[in-house]
Amino acid sequence: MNVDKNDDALFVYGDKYSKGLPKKANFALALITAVIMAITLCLSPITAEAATKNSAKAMRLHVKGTQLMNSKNKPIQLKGVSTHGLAWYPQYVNKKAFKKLRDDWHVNTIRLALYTEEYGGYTAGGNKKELKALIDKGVKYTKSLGMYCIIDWHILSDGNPMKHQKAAKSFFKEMAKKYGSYGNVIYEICNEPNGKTSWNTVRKYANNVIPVIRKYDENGIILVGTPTWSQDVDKVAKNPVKLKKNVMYTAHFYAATHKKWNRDKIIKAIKAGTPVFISEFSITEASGNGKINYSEAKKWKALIKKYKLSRVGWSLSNKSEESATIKKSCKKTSGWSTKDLTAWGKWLRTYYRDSK
Ligand code: IDC
Repeated sequence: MNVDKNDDALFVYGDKYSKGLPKKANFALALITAVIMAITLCLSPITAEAATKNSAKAMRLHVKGTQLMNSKNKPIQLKGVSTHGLAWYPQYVNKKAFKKLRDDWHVNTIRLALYTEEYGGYTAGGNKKELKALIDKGVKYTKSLGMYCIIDWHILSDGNPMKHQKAAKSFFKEMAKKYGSYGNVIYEICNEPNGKTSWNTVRKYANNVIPVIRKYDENGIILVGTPTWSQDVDKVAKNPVKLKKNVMYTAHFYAATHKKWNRDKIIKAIKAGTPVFISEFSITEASGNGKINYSEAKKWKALIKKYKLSRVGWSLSNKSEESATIKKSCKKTSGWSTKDLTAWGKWLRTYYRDSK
């Protein structure tokens, strides 16, 4: 299935029916269409769902300057939710869950967090076959729902991505080979470099991994983590990766911990020409717990809007921690109502429903 073609459907409709008509007729047609659309939107809940579906069509993306663009060369801001560790909470990788997130939360991107070293991690004795089967499901469900999917090599306690470079290369080779033609897959090659890992080291790693992906997927978006748990996005501009095409650099924030200082880094990076992608955030503390900071959250929202950034909320799980979006008491793995959501889950849903 060619996703690009689908996405064009709406536009073709507009052009086909307006071409060649006199101006007055054009205006009348537009007016009638607007009235009909307004009436159907009010009367039919299904139409609202269809509208979400259309705006979330997973056509190929590309980067222009610092901005993520859709296939029509228009800026696009992805709205995503990240799974918790795939080994921890595999039950949320199901099509009904993703559909609910798409239609009710207006999410168009699912991030699949494949931890490397933590619990059941890919390089720590985790069941590789099962983990890859979950990724396969995730990619296929998102594809069929017209959503994007981020395959996230979730380094964390292994602060230096070089530690598992060999495994990363063979993993991403396999991913790009399998999914390179899908058009909805985004590769996140290292979640959060940390400890003493410098940008120079991350850059070397990226320069080694990116060509492996490019061999099979020439144009897919690639996300590169930055030092200090993906905060130091301002370090990139002086020395970006070698193969720059469709590469973005990640900035992560947890609003109750990361404040103006971190927003300033992002602004500095963008002004210096670095494409920034927020592949993980929450409005709790960086521990994934602690009190939500709503006033800082508001400031982050303003930054995201101003710079048309994409963002992905952490996490799709019912773990008993503030940054989980589903309440601990809720055992449903799809079809949640708002009362099943945590304070943060409710906030995220409202935020996505109300913004681009
Ligand atoms: C946290 C999870 C928590 C888990 C821990 C593992 O929320 O349940 O026990 O990882 O060490 C990140 C990381 C992300 C963290 C999250 C919250 O990318 O893996 O998840 N966080 O601490 N960066 C900043 C915050």
